[in-house]
Amino acid sequence: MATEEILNALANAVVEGDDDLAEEFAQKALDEGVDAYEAIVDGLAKGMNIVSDQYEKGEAFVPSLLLAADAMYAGMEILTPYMKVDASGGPQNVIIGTVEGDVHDIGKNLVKTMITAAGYNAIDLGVDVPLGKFIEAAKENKAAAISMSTLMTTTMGGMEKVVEQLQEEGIRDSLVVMVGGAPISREFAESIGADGTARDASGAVETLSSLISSLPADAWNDSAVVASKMKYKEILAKKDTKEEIDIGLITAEKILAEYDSVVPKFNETMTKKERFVAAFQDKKVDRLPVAPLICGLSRKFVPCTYADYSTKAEKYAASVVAGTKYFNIDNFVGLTDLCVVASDFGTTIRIPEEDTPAATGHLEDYEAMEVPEIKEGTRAYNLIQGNKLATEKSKEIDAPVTALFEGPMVALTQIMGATRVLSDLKTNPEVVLKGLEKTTEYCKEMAKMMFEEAQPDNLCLVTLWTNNVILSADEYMKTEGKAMQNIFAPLYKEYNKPMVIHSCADAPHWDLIKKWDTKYYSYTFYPEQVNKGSKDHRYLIENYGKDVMFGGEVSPVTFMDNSPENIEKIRNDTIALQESVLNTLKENGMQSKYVISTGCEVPPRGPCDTVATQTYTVAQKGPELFKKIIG
Ligand code: B12
Repeated sequence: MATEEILNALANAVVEGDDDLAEEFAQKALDEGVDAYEAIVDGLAKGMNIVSDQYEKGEAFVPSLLLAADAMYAGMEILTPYMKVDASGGPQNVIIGTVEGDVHDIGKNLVKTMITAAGYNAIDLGVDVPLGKFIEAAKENKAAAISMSTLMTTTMGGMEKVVEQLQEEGIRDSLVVMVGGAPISREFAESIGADGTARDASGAVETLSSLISSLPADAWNDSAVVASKMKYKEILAKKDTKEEIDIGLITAEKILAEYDSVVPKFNETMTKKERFVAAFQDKKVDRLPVAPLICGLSRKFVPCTYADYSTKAEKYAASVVAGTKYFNIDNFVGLTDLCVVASDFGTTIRIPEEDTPAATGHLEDYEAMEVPEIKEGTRAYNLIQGNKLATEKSKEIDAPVTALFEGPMVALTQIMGATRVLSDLKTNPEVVLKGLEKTTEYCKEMAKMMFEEAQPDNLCLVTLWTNNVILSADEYMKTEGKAMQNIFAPLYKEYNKPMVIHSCADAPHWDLIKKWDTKYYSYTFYPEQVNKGSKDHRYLIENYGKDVMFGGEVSPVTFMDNSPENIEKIRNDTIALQESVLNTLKENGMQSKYVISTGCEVPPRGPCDTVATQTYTVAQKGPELFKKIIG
């Protein structure tokens, strides 16, 4: 076989995600004397690039990428031992990981795959990586680069701390620092002193390679370290060493103190429940409803810790009522975390005070999954009791409560790990479907108990795997989609409740979701096609607004900065969004069926006054805007 043919066969094996073929042709390459490095870069990695391109164009989804990566690794295992070690002592080391507080790993794994495919030695520290570990690993391995990922705005700050520690240690200039993940922009990368970023895994490796190529050969020698320490000493000294303060608590206290003199004066002629129900039916309202997802943040009014909010029914209920009242929102969405089911199935959960809880220790085998009984002591039981209490107490302030928990597919990925479940979907779908049956059984029981015991005004299921990038509509329908259609939609009907969906992401696969007769859809809007983007209120209302009430669009991150300039910006943006929504509703022959919301939880460490700026602005300006535009 000619070299060209072998290289093509290797690329094809990766595109097809075929481990056996990748191994076969890797061996063939060695047998026929093809250089191992060439076989990796011009064969396996080329295949990975093809799939990556298809993914970028929306022609392939995450499971195909993961499968291709598996095939690539299978081929590499055979070829790597035969790679010629160059004079500098072998491939350069790149430390890679998702920063502390964040457990998203799909993107990080793809970046690792591409970095490996480009011939680097990727040292993967995993997810939720303590910041100091990046430094330790870099020193230990005299790394050429550190590649940090984060998908959450709440954890972006950790990247800057790593850069600072590198400066302190005098090794900042010894290596390249790359940062990435959906919320990371070029400006952010520059502002924290990183060297580069990129939108996707192929871009990541391109930038990385070009930056590494300009590192000096003696980057790690002692004199370079001493010089670097001196260089950054001054910069570090100028940095703000502000004491950590609990901005949530301080701003909550300010709102509590001002509440009686501000909120009762708003010109509101409907109760929260009346307004929400009327908007749901597109009837006349005094103003549009407003309901940002201020789940954990509301605990600052109680006050209590996030762990208490998340795991103690009375604290949860107290937070729901206080949040609804003091933020003056029209509907509380009760997101505690997406690990309730996983926790009951035996997965280890980390509940930090400043971030949303995360599932960390996954189960070894799908077979180890046993459907628990919902009884006292389980997280499910606690959440049901919490919503029961919250619903009773919220009646006193005439406000609706929307209980929320994760749908069966999110539950399964939390139990077994998302990357694993998504690749198993391609290679071993039966085990995934069996696991899904178990989480479906549990979620169904939980939903029934919510309807019967807690009786919240609405029950919302989180179905984030419907989002634009992870699964195609077909793939989704073979998994959770089937359960949504055949089990959950009929269950909602049986209890005469509207289907409420929170996607945690964009608003895609709509034709699919419509089939379940969804009545309320909470979504997040990504501008500028970040992560394939999503549609805005104009598109959603025009195309589907009559069938469903949408809520979302406002980025929860806007609420993190409570500088006077940003408070002013929130005020202006809130007015502009209401005007645009009202005009869009009017143009489409409607009047009120939309909720000003975030579609994603406001980070629980944020300030409260930014949120109140939005909700109070809606209460203050909403009636006048409604009259002017709708009449
Ligand atoms: C899947 C997902 C989950 C899964 C994650 C499973 C897993 N093991 O990874 C689960 C269900 C566990 C989850 C949990 C949560 N999630 Co989530 N999740 C998502 C979702 C839908 C997709 C992320 C994803 O995998 N994308 C696909 C991959 C391929 O893309 P990517 O990660 O962006 O990576 C690419 C690029 O960014 C880039 N890249 C990545 N790393 C690097 C590094 C470098 C150096 C470079 C250059 C480039 C680069 O290349 C990659 C490949 O092309 C996003 C929404 C979205 N559309 O992004 C929300 C999202 C990230 N989640 C979000 C939230 C809020 C959460 C939770 C807090 C929810 C909750 N309240 O419990 C928890 C987080 C818990 C924790 N502490 O970590 C928010 C974050 C918002 C914010 N304020 O920051 C998002 C944006 C959704 C939203 N509504 O806005 N989530």
